[in-house]
Amino acid sequence: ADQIKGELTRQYPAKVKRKRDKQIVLNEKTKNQDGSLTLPVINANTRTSPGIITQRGCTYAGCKGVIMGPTRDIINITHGPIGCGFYSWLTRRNQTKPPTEEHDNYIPYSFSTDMQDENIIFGGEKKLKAAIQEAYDMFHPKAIAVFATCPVGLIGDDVHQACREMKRELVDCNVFAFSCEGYKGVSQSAGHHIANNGVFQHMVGNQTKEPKGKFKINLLGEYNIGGDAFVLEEMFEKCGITLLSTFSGNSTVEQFERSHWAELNCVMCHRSINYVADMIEKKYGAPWIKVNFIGAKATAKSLRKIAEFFNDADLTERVENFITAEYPAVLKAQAEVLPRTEGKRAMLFVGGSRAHSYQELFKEIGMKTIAAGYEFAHRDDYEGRKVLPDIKVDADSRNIEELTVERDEKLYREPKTNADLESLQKRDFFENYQGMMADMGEKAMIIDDVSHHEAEKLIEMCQPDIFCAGIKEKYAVQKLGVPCKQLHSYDYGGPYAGFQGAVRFYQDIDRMVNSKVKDMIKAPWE
Ligand code: CFM
Ligand code: HCA
Repeated sequence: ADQIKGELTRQYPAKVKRKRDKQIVLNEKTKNQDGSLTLPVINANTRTSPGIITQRGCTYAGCKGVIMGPTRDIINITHGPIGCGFYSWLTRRNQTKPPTEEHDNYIPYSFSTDMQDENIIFGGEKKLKAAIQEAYDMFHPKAIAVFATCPVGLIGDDVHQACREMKRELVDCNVFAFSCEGYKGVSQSAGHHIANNGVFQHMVGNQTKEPKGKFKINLLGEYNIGGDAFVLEEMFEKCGITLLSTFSGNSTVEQFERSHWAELNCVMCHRSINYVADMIEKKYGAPWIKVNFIGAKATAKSLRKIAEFFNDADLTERVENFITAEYPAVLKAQAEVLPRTEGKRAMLFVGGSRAHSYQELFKEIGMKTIAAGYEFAHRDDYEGRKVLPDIKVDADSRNIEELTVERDEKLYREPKTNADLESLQKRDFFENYQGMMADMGEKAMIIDDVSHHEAEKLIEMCQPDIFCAGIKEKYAVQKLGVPCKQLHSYDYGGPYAGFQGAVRFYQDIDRMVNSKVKDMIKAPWE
């Protein structure tokens, strides 16, 4: 492993090599006397060196595409030249299910101010206000959100002022903006934080009446890729858990506005949404737990954790019945594929969350993850939240606003009796994310912001049976003779969440790692 690591960065200029060496680590864990683990330190959430081909995207993509993209009844206007709006138009295949045809759904549309040279020179605020008015006149939406692209920040258009004016003008429409210029941070991750702040300030808390339902939760950090959120909605319903909102798969404005009534927040993707979880807890009192519905074991464990929080005999019984009913199909599918998948090796380089969560599914069919990394996660997603106090805040992170949140004296509720909370707290029940490293094998290779060059070298040297990444990597990887599974879009398959999703994943991976297609074709040059 040390040799492979050396080979990955051998050709870089000295300065780049020094930087990359801190972002490529071997997972060497030491067990301390008190049973805790000391993990290697990884450098993360820092700028990509110019000239390197990165997997990363921009801050606008993280805000407009990832977090706000899956909500169906907000009109999302991209303020900028047409490219940004066009390339973020439905390219994520955001699935949504309005209850009827009459319900608002703007996901099939792409709205942009289509800035021209003239707007760059003389300013684009007038055009933006006209666009908001035009969108309102055509659709009368509940809300309009504006997203700033790079040039908007450079010329200094005040998108927030424009939105405040239009909100006053339009009365029954919530209008707000995000300063999510592409260059604002080092990756998508900054866009998540900006989106979290905006949703929290402009929507969370707006519904003053308590919604009906028992065992009220929010599901944070689930974006309905491949229809995952649909599976989870059905699962919660069967278990008798009231899902008030999902941030933000298959979501609506109403969901965000009532989310502060939840008694518990369940965080799936820690990277993208931990800010909202913390802010809700401070302002309204509901604590949060880390859950994972990727993998059958993880799903059962997460459901039981929710039941444990509510501590209700009926709920526990329903959860146990649900698990008992779903598990036989999982075991059957595992037994079927295992003889063909066991011992195969996977690599995962995906986003800020899935490179960890999908390792569960591979483990369940006997596959080993030999190398993994995130595109834009922070140290806590690798090493666990215990390193939060040690993370250096650099100029790039300081650039992103940190909201000051105070307790809402009217709406703050103690979620459970203090005695309950204390005993759960002692067992690290809340706010506990251990990160990717704790779950990975000894000496597994962990690479932050992997470059194209490094990925290619890794594949050449290790010949994994499957490589998980995104669309930009897919065909480059497959041309090296290794199947590539997209874990952002599931290659238009899925859903993979929950028990039924796990079964589908086992079968899809079995097909991919055992495909004989490569043996049947000859490259033209051979
Ligand atoms: Fe969270 Fe996501 Fe991901 Fe992410 Fe993303 Fe995504 Fe992803 Mo693509 S919020 S960090 S910014 S789980 S869009 S739904 S698939 S890179 S691993
Ligand atoms: C993004 C979105 C993306 C890209 C996926 C990919 C997604 O980062 O802006 O590279 O295939 O999941 O759609 O992560």
